[in-house]
Formats: sequence, C-alpha cells, structure tokens
Amino acid sequence: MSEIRATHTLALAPVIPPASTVDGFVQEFLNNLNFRQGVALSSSSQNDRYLALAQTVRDYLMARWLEDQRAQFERQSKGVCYLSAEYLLGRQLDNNLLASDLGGIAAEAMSVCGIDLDELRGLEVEPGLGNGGLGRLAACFVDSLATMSVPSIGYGIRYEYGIFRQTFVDGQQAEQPDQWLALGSPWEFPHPEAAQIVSFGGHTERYQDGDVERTRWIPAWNVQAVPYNYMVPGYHNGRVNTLRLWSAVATHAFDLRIFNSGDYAEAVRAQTFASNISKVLYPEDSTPQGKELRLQQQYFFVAASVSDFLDHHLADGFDLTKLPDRVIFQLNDTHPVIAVPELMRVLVDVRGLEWDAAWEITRGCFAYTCHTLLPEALEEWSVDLLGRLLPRHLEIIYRINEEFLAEVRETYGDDELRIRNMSIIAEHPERAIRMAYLATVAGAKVNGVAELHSQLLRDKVLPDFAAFFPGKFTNVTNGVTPRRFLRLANPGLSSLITEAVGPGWETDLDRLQGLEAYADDAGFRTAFAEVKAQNKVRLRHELLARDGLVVGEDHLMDVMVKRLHEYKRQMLKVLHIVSLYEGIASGRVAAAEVTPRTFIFGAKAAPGYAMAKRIIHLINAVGSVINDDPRVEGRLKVLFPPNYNVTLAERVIPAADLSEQISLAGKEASGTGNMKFALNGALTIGTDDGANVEIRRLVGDENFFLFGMTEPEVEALWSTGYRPGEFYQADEDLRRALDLIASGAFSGGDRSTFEPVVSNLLYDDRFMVLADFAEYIRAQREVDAAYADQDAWNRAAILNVARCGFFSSDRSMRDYINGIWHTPPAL
Ligand code: NBX
Repeated sequence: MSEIRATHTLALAPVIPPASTVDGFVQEFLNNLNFRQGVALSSSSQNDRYLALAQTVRDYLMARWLEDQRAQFERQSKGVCYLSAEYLLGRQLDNNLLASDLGGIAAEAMSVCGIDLDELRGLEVEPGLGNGGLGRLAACFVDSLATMSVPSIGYGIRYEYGIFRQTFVDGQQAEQPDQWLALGSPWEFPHPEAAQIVSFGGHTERYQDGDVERTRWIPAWNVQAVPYNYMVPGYHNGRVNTLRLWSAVATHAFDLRIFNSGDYAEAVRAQTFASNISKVLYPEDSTPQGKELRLQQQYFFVAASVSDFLDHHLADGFDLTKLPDRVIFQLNDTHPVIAVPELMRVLVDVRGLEWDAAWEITRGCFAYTCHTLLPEALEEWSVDLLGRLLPRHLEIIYRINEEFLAEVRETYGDDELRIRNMSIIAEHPERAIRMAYLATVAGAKVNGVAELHSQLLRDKVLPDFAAFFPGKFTNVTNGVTPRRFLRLANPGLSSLITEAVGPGWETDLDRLQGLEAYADDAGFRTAFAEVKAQNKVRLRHELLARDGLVVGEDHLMDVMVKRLHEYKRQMLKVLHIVSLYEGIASGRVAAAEVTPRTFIFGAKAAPGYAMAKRIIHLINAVGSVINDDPRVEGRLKVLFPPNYNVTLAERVIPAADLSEQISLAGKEASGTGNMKFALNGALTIGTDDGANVEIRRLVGDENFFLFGMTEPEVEALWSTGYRPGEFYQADEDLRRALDLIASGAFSGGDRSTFEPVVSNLLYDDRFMVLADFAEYIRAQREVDAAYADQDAWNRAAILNVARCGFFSSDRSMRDYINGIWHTPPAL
C-alpha cells in the first residue's frame, strides 16, 4: 500500500487534538517539553523550549496535513509538481504561527509559562536552502499554492548545509558553513520507507523484447534518496501542502567486513560518497559552475521526484497517456531539466511505451521558467560528463535533438546555420548540452519572469525558438507573498492597512487599492509616517544587537540588499556615496547641506567571484572611513550587516525609505526585492529593468525615481563601442570619486588594494556603471529634494503600497494556472 493511502486511516482519527485554547496549548507545550525533549520546564534550555513550541504548532497542523494529502490523492485531478533545486524558506515558526492563526494563543500560553515568545522566535536558524531570488521565489510560490488550495507539491534537495554564513574579517567576506540542522529541525519529517533509489554511471545495452528492440541502462552505482516532508500551511484556510526535500544516503550503510578489519574510513566510504550529494548548496548565483557534483544533485532530486510522483500519486492502473491531464512539472530554471530525459527513460525503458507516445506525454508534462538574461548563466553540461554520469539520458537527448532538428529542416530546409544555432548540442568550445534549449523543446510553455524579461527572452535569447514555436513563449511576472513580507514583517503597516481597507487583503492584495483614498488624508499620512519611524527604531535595535552597527537617527534609510553581482551595480551606489563624502571631505560642501542618510547594504558574493568580493571589501572600507570622519558630522552612515538573509530582510525592508534597483537595463530578469520594498512603502530609485518597469507603470512616474539608459540605449552604446574612460574624463564628480578610491583614501593609503576595481571600471566596465553615473546622481538629487517635503514623500509612499497589489505571488500563481498549468479550480 502506498504511503499516502496508508495515511488515510490516521487522518480520520487525528491522534492529537488541536490545541486551540490557551490552556490546551500550554498542556501540549508542556507535554512536548517533558516527553519529547525529556526535560522539565524549570530545567529546560531555550532551545528545548523552542523545539517544544515548534512541535506544538506542528501537531496542530498535523491533522489537516494528513487530510490534505489524502484529499489530493483521492481527487486525482491535475496537480502541480514544482521542481526547484532551491527553496529559500526563511524562519518557519513565525510563518506557521501566522498561517495557523495561533500567534495570539501561543504568546499567551508562553507567558503563562514565563517564556517570552519573541525570544524563542529569535532562536530559529532559517533554512537557507537557496542563493537568492530564484530560491526565494520558489518559497513564495509554495506559500501561495497552499493559501490558494491548489493541489501541488514542491520537490527539492535537503541540503545539510545551506547558503554559507557570511562574516567579515578586516572588511573582507569569509564564509562559514551554515549548520542549520545543528540544534534539530522540528519542521521536517523523514520518510525512509518512501526512499527512492537513484542510479548513476554504467552503460546501456539493447535487447529484444518480442518483436521490439529495447534499451536498458546498467548503472554502475546508486544512492538512496530519502524524502523529508515539510508542512506548507496556507494562510488561515486550514490547508497544509507538502514540500518534499530529498536527502542522499548510501544504499548500504557500511561494510561490516572492512570495518572489522580495522579500516574504518574505507568501511564508511560509500556512505560518505553518497551523502556528499545533498551535503551543500552550491553558492553560485547566476553563473553555473560545471561541477560533476552539481549534475549529480540535479539528477538525484529530479529522478527521485519523478518516481515519487509516478509511484505514489497515481491511482492503480493509471493510463500513462493521460499523464498531462494529471500533472505538470514546472521547471524552476534549468537546474531540474534533466527530468525531461528521465521521464522519457521511465516511460520508454521501464514502462514499455513507444518512443512517440512517450514524447507526446513528456511534451505535455513540462513547462520551463527562465530566470536570467546573462548568456553565461545559461547552463550547459559537457557531453563527456553527462555521458559518463547518465549514459542513457545522453542517448535520449541525442534522439530528442535529432527529431527536433529534422522538424526544423522540414520548416526551413537545410539552413545549416540555423540548425547549428538551434541544436540542443553545442559543438564549441566543447560538445555540450544546452539545457535551456532542451527545456524549450520539451516544455509545453516557456516563460520569463517580468514583461521586459519575457520580451528579451523571445527577441534576444531564444529568437529562433520563438519563431519556430509560436505561442509557446509567455510571461508570468514574479510576485512575493504578502503574508511573510507584509503581514509578518510589517505588523504596524498591516494594522494600518486593515483599519483602512478592512481584513482580507492578505489573500486579496488588490484590495490595497483602497488605500489610494487615504493618501490624501493627513491623519493617515501621519500614522503611516509613525509606522515607518517605528520600523526604523526596530531596525536600529536589531542592527545594534546583531552587529553593533548604529543606524542614524532621523536618517533617510537608503537600502540596497541583494546578491553581490557586477550587473546589479553595487559599485554605482558606492560611487554615489563616495561622491557625497568627497564633497564634504574636500570642503566644497558643508555637511549640514547633505540629507542625512544611512546607507544599508546586504549582499553575499559567490566564494569564487573575486570582483564581487573586492566590492564587498570596498563597501566596508568606505564605511569605516566615512562613519568615523568627524567632518561628516554623522550625517552619512554606511552599514553593511553581514549575512543578509530572509530574516534580516524582514527587518530591513519595512524600515526602508529608498529602494535601490539600479541594475544595467536588460540584465535583471525581474527582481523581487523591488516588489517587497514598494509594498512596504519605500520609493524606488531604479533603471528601466526587470519588474521595475511594471512597478513604475503601476505606481506612476511621479512616485518613482527613474534614471539611466534603456535597454535599446545600452545596446546602441555597446554597438558603437563603449569607452568608459570618456565618461570619466567628461564628469568632474565621477573623476573625483574614482580618484579618491584610487588614491588609497579607503585603504590606508595603499593604492593597490582597490586598483582592480578602479581599472575594471575605467577600462572594461561591462555593466556600464560610468555611463549611468551622471544620471544616477541627478536622480539622487531629486530624491533629496523630494525627501525634504515629508508630507509629499509619505503620500507617494502610500501610493506605492496602494498600487502594488499586483505583485502578490498569488497573482503570479493565477497567471501560471490560467496560462500554463490549466489546473482545475482549487480543492
Ligand atoms: O531570479 C533571479 C534573477 O536574477 C532575478 O532577477 C529574479 O527576480 C529571480 C526570480 O525570478 N535569479 C537567480 O536568483 N538565480 C539564481 O539564484 C541561480 C542560482 C544558481 C544558478 C544559477 C542561478 N546556478
């Protein structure tokens, strides 16, 4: 009997009655403390208490969870399998208390026990199983799917170590392992009985099966994929969906014979080898590293997920030709694309379907989301490596490509250039599989993540495919969950919104439109400003306690938080800051004349990305000089709290006045931080890039600080030959700022420390920082002027909130459902 059917009887008789009163909650909590943690309240540690509290909340959700698993199984209607190598979840306790509406009861119950709930909340180490935007998007999407009661399951990898913990040593990034499991993870449920075997290596052979020739794969080694289930509770709807993350273990624990002979390391070799697969998240963002282990990770989790779905979620005797009516596998970028040949392999080699029938099914079961525009970020796997690790899959990819190119020939004749350009196999510099092409050929739909991105994807990245597959390409603009990023992160603003527009906006974010009318209400503006001020105080306390950093009082909070990438142009922000400082330091500008600003950075650099790490070093160096220079009179502060993560985002974003979204036009696929800031009433200074375009259109030009070249202007400048030195020569402010960095002013007089950063800008500047500098400074002056009129600023901020309901991830989910998935109405 399958695992899900086995839960049926349990679901009918929940073992643990939901603790929905304060007394009940206290009782459950103490039970958990005593009998699960094995300690008395009086002798319990904070960690014991956190775990017992988490278990209490978990138990409350359990009956619903089991019931929903059963209901999803029994319904057998079309559902979504979201395949993502990353889920950047953020803290679970907060979110689960909010979703289950237990926050009030839990707080009271804890105070009955003499415990401060907020302290316990603070203990949780967030599961950082993602790098940045892509992973956080997946987390927002599963939240929305649960809240909208859409039958769905998220599949991914349970990394033992998530994104590294960042520290600064002399201002330079150092990476520490993220031991998020060290104190126990109360939110996960291992299911070793539902483990899948995932195979690698070996060779293939043909054999006769009656009249038909078939292929079988004889793998060389395999590992076990053990699923860990995580609850994904919907918001106040009593639904609980499942996130299923796979952990790798050896098929044989260890070799007792070798162990007894005394070679302990050799005895556990297989175990170590296998568990390496899910050991650590690759900390690269946007530039794939062609690492064998990464390909192993990708195949590992999708092979386990596809089998899991086929084995456990389909009714007995399911007719596989109907699979596209039963499931859609949504590919979160190319990381899970190896699922395409895997499904083909299972259908043809294991289930015995004809190739053509299997291909028909497969093409109906996948859809692909692209998250990038950088050509170097389009994943390719060398044929050599893929053939060694997955020989059967390589054969399948070859055949898919052959048949696809034959179709291309039918349409265009022997246009060899076109055929080479469209081939799934690249020939140079080495033979490699273009995973984005494979996903595009196989996917029923291909989408970008913001309007501009989807258009550039069609016109610039995959134009031949867009022409060949009319109707396949579409857009779904990203969104963010208002539960975590508004309701949870900004309780003050949330109350204000509820007072103004009534309850229910958390699941119907278009209702924020009701705030429009309040923008002209002076009383509301005052209350709104008061909330922002309180959020700044909260942030002030947090950064002081967390990092010993001092936020300026009554400062404009100017925030740039996101991965460190040259294309995102943290350097442009640095040049602005240095330029302001240079004015004061040179005596040309009186400190009293500058708008008091605290600049907050948050950014991790991929450990192997040298330039990004230099920029982090520079930001810290600039901060220590400016923050300590008495001539500045404390009017400029540059703060860079280390280890920016979801938890810190929840504190920083609600306190921000100005949101920095300053990527070079045509490089940022969407951005999602930009949406979070606008929803929390920060004004954006930004380029015409990614979802900024849509934010600006919605909030209105007058409530957005636009600057910089447009994407066509960027293209035009490139094609005529971009010479950054000319911009340096032509702009005195720019020259002074760059010269100050080059002089060693931020490196104790040592001119060599930041020389690579300066030369890179002067002689290369791929992301055209210098070309956009003057415009950026102009826009920042507009910010200063606008901020001087607080009342007008608050009005604009309120309008940002009122007009950003579109950016709820619930709307993104509706767009996927209507345009791509075609799943039936919710459960
Ligand atoms: O995906 C990001 C884009 O850069 C953002 O513009 C977009 O808003 C977000 C969600 O659609 N991409 C991203 O975060 N990529 C990765 O994290 C990544 C991780 C590993 C890898 C390649 C890319 N090998």
